[in-house]
Amino acid sequence: MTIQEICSLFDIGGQYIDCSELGIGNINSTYIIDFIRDGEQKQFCLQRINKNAFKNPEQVMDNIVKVTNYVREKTIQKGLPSKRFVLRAFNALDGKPFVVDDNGDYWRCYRYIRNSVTYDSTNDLNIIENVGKAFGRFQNCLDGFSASELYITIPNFHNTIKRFEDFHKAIEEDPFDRAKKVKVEIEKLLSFEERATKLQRLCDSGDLPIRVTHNDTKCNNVSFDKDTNEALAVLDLDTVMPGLIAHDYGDAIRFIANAVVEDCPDISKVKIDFNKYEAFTKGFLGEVNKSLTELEKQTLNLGVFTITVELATRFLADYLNGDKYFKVKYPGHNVFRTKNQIALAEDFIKQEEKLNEILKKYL
Ligand code: GN1
Ligand code: MG
Repeated sequence: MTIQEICSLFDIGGQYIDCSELGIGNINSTYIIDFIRDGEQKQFCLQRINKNAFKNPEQVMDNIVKVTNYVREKTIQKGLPSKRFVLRAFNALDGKPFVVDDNGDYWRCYRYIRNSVTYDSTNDLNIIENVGKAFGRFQNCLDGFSASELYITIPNFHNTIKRFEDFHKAIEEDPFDRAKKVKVEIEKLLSFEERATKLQRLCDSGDLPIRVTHNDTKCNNVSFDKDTNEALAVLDLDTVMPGLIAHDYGDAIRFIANAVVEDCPDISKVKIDFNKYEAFTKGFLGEVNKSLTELEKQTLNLGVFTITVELATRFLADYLNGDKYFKVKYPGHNVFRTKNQIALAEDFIKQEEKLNEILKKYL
């Protein structure tokens, strides 16, 4: 089916003009659709949900509709314009929030937030602080939302113990005979295992509150007003699930406070930028600090190390298994991603005291 045919199955009316693929995201495929409706040119965001990552796209959409409806109500209560602050998924003509094409692939369509942008990376500390505020606000909005209402769209998504098990299995099976090429990286990651799984052990012992978390807090998952750089809606809600606050904090820091992008092949440039670290921390904790338990506060930086190492094991396991999960742009892309995250985890260990000092200012 063509993109135009898929669009015609959504209840959006108007006349299709054009589409362009956005090269963002390692999992789903995203297209911007130009439409004319009521004489006005409009844009929508069409996405194909990756069935390999999300085994049950209907449950993903059920979660998203529930979460966005809830956040929309909270946003309206706060007197904020919900059209700009909350994603809205269109229904298909059959009333469902998705369309299934001839291949059995699932598509969804969001309203495009007018005059908005996302940043794949930025050095602007004001934007970084606003990313922190946006994810913090999102977390606050979902405070009263019961986690039991959500499907687990990817089981054990941030269960780092389980992620290490998958990593061990990939090394053992080594189906593409690649392990010998990445011995150094394998050794390094295994040396991190004890420390990187500590957060999960704390979680398993029941000492940390389970919240509804975003679980993919990259800075390009927040939209901004093009003119004012005000943070608007939080995007990419596929992995909103029960989780730990340290996962969201850690994932955001590992992405936004890295001096370079997460797949920069020049590993010598990878390091934690203290100013970026501080800007995000200020924005995020300004919103959530009041609701955190003492142990949650103590585990925030452990979350940075944990998620960085966890993602490195995911990238490397994917390389060993034949690059089937994350989209790769060139052979060995997943290896550079791995090296980059390992370098970041090593810098974290070096700078930990200084990071703890900065963090303390906002706790
Ligand atoms: C994937 O969808 P995207 O590109 O924002 C991945 C995240 C990783 C991220 C690394 C469902 O996120 O867990 O942190 O790549 N999402 C899924 O860039 O696996
Ligand atoms: Mg995602």
